[in-house]
Amino acid sequence: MGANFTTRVDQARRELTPLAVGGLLVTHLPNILYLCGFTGSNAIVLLLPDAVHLFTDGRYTTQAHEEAPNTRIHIERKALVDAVGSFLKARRGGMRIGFDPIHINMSEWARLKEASGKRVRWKEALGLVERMREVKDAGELETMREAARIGSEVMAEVLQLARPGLTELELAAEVDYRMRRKGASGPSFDTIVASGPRAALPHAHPSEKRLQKNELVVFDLGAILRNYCSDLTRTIYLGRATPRIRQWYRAVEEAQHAGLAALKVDATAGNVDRVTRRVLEGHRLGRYFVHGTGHGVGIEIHETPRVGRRQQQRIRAGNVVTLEPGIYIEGVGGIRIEDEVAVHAHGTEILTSAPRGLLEL
Ligand SMILES: [Mn+2]
Repeated sequence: MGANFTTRVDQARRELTPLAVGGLLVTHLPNILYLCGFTGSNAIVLLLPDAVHLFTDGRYTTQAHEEAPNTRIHIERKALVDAVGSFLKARRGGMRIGFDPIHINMSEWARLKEASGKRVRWKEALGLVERMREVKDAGELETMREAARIGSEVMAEVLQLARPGLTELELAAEVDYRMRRKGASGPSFDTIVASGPRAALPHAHPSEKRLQKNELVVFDLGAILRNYCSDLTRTIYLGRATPRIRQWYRAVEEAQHAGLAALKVDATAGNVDRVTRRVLEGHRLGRYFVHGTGHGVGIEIHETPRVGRRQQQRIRAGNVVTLEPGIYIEGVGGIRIEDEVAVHAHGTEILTSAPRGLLEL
């Protein structure tokens, strides 16, 4: 990936200054990956003035040295919270360390405080690394374009495979297989293939249900490429759609268009959501739009900024978000159209590219 971890660590240190803390405890694995490149499943990072300390266990000795050569690596036999606590306790002088309570559970927190002793003072630093991750650099954008391209290609392929008689699970398996064949390390989330009334469940799991003639089918998929996720959704109709279905589909398309037009630097995320929602309300479909308009994407499939109601956060250049209005009508089905969009200083770039109009197969 060639990520510039030094730049990120320097930036994190600058962000710590106004908090008046001398260091940062990082327990959330995606944040650890972002700051130093380590992808193991058990790790804590302590960002201190002298070095980035990476604590992990013996399973990851080789991997830690390969992935995070710019860190001081501590291979531990005991629980990492105890190891980090003792390490801090042994350092000279008192210190204030930032931590994010969202990413540590109560039991680990109690042990950490116990092990680090009274000279370490803890201060909440909420979402510090997450806010940095919202602004993608050129290398991240390049990886995300590729991840989105894999998703788009697979989407185009499986839409051609879809036909009555196949089960949702069979199609989901095709999606996952084809993503890996194209170089993805796996799906960004459990692939959704939801047909007929099941398409009314926004987060349906693929089932043994067979696709049938005259029903909607929602495909929601994404690939992980070099640790970055992609995300897109298409909805098709098996057979000739009724005028009502076509009208619903056009309404969702129109809502997504409006959201795209509103998505720009300095717009609030809440406004992008409101614009999308108003279109569906105008079609008297507002009550069927049961989720937010979109979300940030990156190392995690759902990141900030959230594009949802009342989100005051402003869109920044470098943000990558989804726009995914949808309607879900119990007993009938659902329609969702989702694309992934990068925001630049002077315009937006749609990263996903599979056909967007209503496919009637
Ligand atoms: Mn999504």
